[in-house]
Amino acid sequence: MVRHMMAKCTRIKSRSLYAGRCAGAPALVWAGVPAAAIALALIAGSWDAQANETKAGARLHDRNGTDVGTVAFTATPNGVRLHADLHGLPAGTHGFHLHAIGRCVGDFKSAGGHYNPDGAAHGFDVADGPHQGDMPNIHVDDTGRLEIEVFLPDVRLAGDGGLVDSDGAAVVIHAGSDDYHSQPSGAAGPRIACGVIGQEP
Ligand SMILES: [Cu+2]
Ligand SMILES: [Zn+2]
Repeated sequence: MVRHMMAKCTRIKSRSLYAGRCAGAPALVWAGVPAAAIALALIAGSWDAQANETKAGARLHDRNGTDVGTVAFTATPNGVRLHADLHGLPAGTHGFHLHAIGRCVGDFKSAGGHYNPDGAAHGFDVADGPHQGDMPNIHVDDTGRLEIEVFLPDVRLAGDGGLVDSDGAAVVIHAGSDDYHSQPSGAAGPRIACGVIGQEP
């Protein structure tokens, strides 16, 4: 049930509904919401169900809640294509992963481990790797801005083992670089930015 409600959290745009339903008191919240807002939320939900087939997105924030950009996902015949447009990041090399749980609070450990539906080991340099959520490090210069695209041939957005499942998924940026071999997550250090993957941002 908790997982079910968390999934809904990722699908509703309105912040008040988001907070209320995540807090575990849906009946109370819904009672105080105008009918028009409920209708809008329901429409948004159905749009999202369609959107998840081919598109998804995440708006990332740092630990202060400051926006650091967006990541868009597009399903293609050959897996998923990712387009990140980021800003306000510290200069340097940072681990950049898809994590298994769509929840970004506190130190972002809430996002769980790397997205890994196949039970692989972490790291592109490891024989049994990589996780489906492993991606190349990002290299940020003094501007703090970065725009990149990544092909993820083995990732699917929807369906069995898909990225946007019942407990969602998240994009996470780390303080340090992924060494591509240390278990379970490349020794990339603290999580400095996180975004829940849901509707297009
Ligand atoms: Cu990570
Ligand atoms: Zn990994």
